[in-house]
Amino acid sequence: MDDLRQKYLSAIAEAADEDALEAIRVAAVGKKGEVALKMRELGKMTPDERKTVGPKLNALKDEINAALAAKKAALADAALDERLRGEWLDVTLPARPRPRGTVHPVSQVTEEVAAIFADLGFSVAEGPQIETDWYNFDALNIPPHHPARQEFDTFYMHREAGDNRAPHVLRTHTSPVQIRAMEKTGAPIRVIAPGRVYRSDYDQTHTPMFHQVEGLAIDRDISMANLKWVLEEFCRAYFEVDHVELRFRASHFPFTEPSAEVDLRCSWEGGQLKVGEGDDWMEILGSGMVHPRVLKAAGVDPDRWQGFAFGMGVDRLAMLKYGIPDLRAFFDSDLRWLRHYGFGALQVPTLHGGLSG
Ligand code: 2NM
Repeated sequence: MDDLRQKYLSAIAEAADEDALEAIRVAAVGKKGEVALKMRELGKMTPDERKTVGPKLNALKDEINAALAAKKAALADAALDERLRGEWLDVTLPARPRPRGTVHPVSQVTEEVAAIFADLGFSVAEGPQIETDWYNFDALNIPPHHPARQEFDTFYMHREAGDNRAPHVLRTHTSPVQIRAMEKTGAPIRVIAPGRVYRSDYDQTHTPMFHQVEGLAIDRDISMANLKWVLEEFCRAYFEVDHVELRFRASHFPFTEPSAEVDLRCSWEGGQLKVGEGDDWMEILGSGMVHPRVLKAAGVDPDRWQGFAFGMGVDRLAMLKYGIPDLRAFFDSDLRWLRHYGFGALQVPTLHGGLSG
């Protein structure tokens, strides 16, 4: 028995890893291990011999098991020490120089638009990009079989068969944000809702994700005249010119009545855009008086409140102001392209400090 003890305790002490330890365990105290074989010999002994040898064998088994457990813990400690040595990190090292990015034109323009409308008393509202079809369509007076529901080329979220929850979509416009804003604060309200929107459309002039800013002003007596003035102020500030001229064309949207598309007087000479002069007109946004049914859906009483809303494409606004010819460059993540426009992270657009620095 002493030989067995010597043999296994020293084998355990020298075991290099958990696999070696397991092999020793099987050979020593496993079902067919040496200690078990010795225990089988108890049957051939006299009762007196059994009384002394049996407890000794049990004690040996316990001792080997204890040694195995202790060695296993020691091996785990050593492995952890080794790992910590390998993963050691000197946090006092100077940072590695990384490729320097700049503010993306879409972010720049979103900031500029927000600064202009802040000056006109509009706050910024945000909301989820995955919406229920109620917020994206029904609340905006677009019922289930309205053709606009197809026109929008909506991305519908996948649903398992038998899932009866409300269908979800990637929002096709930021109008749902304004419905949520009206629900939350009621009227009067002045907000803009900038953000990503999604439509299943991809060609030279369309990307499946693009950026919108929508605006909403609701009060007791807001009219199309207020809309026109606000949009003129916006265009003068955004294009950084003293004079602009807008033209309203009758149009149709389900969520506004009446509705108008808005054109801006401009000239395109030698491929260069000039705003406020010339004989061309450029469509820049859609707008109208918010439909009474939309106000009602958002919990605002249309007999007491009225107001205007408008929507425009941020990507297009950026292309026009900064002379960006190809929409798809926006989404290429090309640092050289980004640096070419060079909007600094610390040059925050303000009306007093200059929009585009
Ligand atoms: C447009 C054109 C006209 C619009 C409507 C609303 C809401 F939610 F208040 F009803 N937000 N934006 C709107 C109106 C958007 O985009 C071309």
